[in-house]
Amino acid sequence: MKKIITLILPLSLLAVACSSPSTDTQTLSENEPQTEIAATEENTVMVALVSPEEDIVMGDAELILEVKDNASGETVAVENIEVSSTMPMEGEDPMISKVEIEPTENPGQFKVKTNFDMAGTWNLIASVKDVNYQGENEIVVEVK
Ligand SMILES: [Cu+2]
Repeated sequence: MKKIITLILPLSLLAVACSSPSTDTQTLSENEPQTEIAATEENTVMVALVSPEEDIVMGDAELILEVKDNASGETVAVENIEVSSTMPMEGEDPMISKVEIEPTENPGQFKVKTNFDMAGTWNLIASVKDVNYQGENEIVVEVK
């Protein structure tokens, strides 16, 4: 049976006081291979964006994230991950979106549903708290 983890964060000030920044020149920041990350006891894995590979547009989004071993780059089949989705706002509280996570048929890959309510830079903080594997990293998404 598939386990669905829902992380609901306070939806304070969501989109109420947001001005739209012009981000026309920015492109989706790909997750470059993170070969330089040192494997420590506290940080043995990281979470990478697998798809979409094309631009992400404002609104509901469905992402595939994958857990990778920092040392080998191999996919690591942990049971679950945690993800938060926020947009830093200048002079205001950050925007925070609801995140739904479910496993896919591929071990170590997760389907993440969230809502990018505004164009610009969103930060996904992904963390793994497994018995054998731990890690936390940020995935930066430029939403069109
Ligand atoms: Cu915003």
